[in-house]
Amino acid sequence: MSVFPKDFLWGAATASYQVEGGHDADGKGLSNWDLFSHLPGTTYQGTNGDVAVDHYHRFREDVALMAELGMQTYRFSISWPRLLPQGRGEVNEAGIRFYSELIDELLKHNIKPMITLYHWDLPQALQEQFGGWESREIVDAFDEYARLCYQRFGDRVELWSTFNETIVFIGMGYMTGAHPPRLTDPKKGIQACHHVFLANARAVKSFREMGIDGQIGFVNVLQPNDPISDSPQDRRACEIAEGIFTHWLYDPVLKGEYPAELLAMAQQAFGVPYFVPGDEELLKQNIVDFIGLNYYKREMVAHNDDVDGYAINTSGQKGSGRELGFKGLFKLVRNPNGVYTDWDWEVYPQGLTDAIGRIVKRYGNIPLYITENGLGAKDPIVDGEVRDQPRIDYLRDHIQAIGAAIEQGADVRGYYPWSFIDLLSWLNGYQKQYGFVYVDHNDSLARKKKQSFGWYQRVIATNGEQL
Ligand code: BGP
Repeated sequence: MSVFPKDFLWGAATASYQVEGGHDADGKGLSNWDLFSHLPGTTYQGTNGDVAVDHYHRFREDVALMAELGMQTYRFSISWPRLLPQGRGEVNEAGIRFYSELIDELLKHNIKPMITLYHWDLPQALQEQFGGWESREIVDAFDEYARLCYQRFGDRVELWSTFNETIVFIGMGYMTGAHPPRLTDPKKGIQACHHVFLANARAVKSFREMGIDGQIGFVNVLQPNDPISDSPQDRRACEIAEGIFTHWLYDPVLKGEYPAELLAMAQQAFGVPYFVPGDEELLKQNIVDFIGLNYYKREMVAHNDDVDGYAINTSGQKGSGRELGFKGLFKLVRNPNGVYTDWDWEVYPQGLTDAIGRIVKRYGNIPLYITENGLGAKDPIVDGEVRDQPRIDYLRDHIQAIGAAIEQGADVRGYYPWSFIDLLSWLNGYQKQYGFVYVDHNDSLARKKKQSFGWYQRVIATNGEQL
C-alpha cells in the first residue's frame, strides 16, 4: 500500500517569467526582470524571458500535456505587471483574461490550480516610484494586487501562496546583487524583507476578509544546514546559518514574530528591521494556513574567520547558493563527501526528510506542500529521445524521502516537482533543464515528452507506489 494519502496531490510547478514570454503582449507592463535581463552581464549569455517557452500563447497545448501526464495540480505564478501594468490602478483586462482562461482550461482537465502571487517579477513602475520592496508603500500596493486576484480568480482557485522564496529575491536582490535591483546593502535588504512579511500578512488578512473558499500559504526554500565538523565553532556557525536561512523566514509567517536572538543581532548590527506601531499585531494575527517547501539541496556550514563580507561566494561559481555568509559568524562550504550536480548543488534526499522533521518540531504539524524539487541538468538526446534517467533517479529518491516524512507523521499534502516543462533558469539561461517536457529552441519551441514523462505518469497513476 502506498504511504501517500488517498487525496495526496501530484503536480508540477513553473513561474510566470520563466515560461510565459509575451513580455509586452496585450498591454503587459514592464517588470524588474524584463529590464534586468537586458542589462549587460546579468544573465548567462544575455538570455531573457522575452519569449521564454511562449506558454502565454501555447497554454492550451501545455495543459493538454499536463493532463496526459496525469497532473492533479499545477503551481504557477501570476505576473503582477500583466494585470496591473503600472503596479497599481488601471487593470489590464487582457492579462486577467489570460489567467482566467488558463484556470478554466486546468479545471476542465481536473487539474487544481495553485497560484503564487509573487514569483519575483515586480512591476518596474513600483521600483521606480518608491524603490519597490524597500518602501513600506509596497504593502498597500501588494494588497491591492492580491485583492484583485482573489476577486477575479477566487471563485475557482482554492490553493494560493503569497510569496516564493524570500531568501532568494531579497538575498540576491539586496545582499549579493545578482538579482534586481542589484544592491549590496544588508540594511535595505533586511528592511525590504520586513515589508515582504507585512505584505504577506496583509494579503492573508484580505483573503480571509473576502471570504475566499480556500487556503493561503507562503513558499520558502527548505535548506537544511549541517556543520562541517563537530567542533563547537562549526556547530555554533551552523546554528546561526540555520537561524538566518530558515527561522528568520519561517517564524514571521508561522509564529508572527522574528527569532529573538537574531532580531537583536540584526538590530544591533544594522538598526533594522524597523517596526512601526501595528506591525507586530499584523504579523501575529495573520498566520498562514500552510507552508510550501522548495527543496533542492543541503548546505554545509563552517565557522568563518577568514572570508570577508556577506556576499562571499565560497564556490566561485555564479548561482551556486554559497554566496551568503558573514565574517565572524559562518560560511557555506562544500561537503567533501557529497554528491554534487553539474551546478554544484549537493544531492541529498535524506535532507528532505530531516528538514521536514525540523519544521514539524519547531512549528507543529502544519499542512505542508513540497512546492519545488528537481534536478537541473543538461539532458542528452539519444536517437531523438531526451534521456533524463538522472532526473528520474533524483525524483524517485526524493519522493521516497517525502514518504519517510509522512510515515513519521508529517502532514505533507502534495508534491510539485520543478518543473513541468524546460524553462528559463533565472541566471543560467535555457541550458539548465528541469522539465518532464523538452522544448526545442531550434524548432519553433516544439514540445517533446522526455523519458521522465512516462515515469512520472506511472508514479501519479499508482499514487507513488511504482517509483
Ligand atoms: C528556485 C526558484 C525557481 C527555480 C529553481 C531552480 O529557487 O523558485 O524559480 O528557478 O529555484 O533554480 P535555478 O533555475 O537557478 O536552477
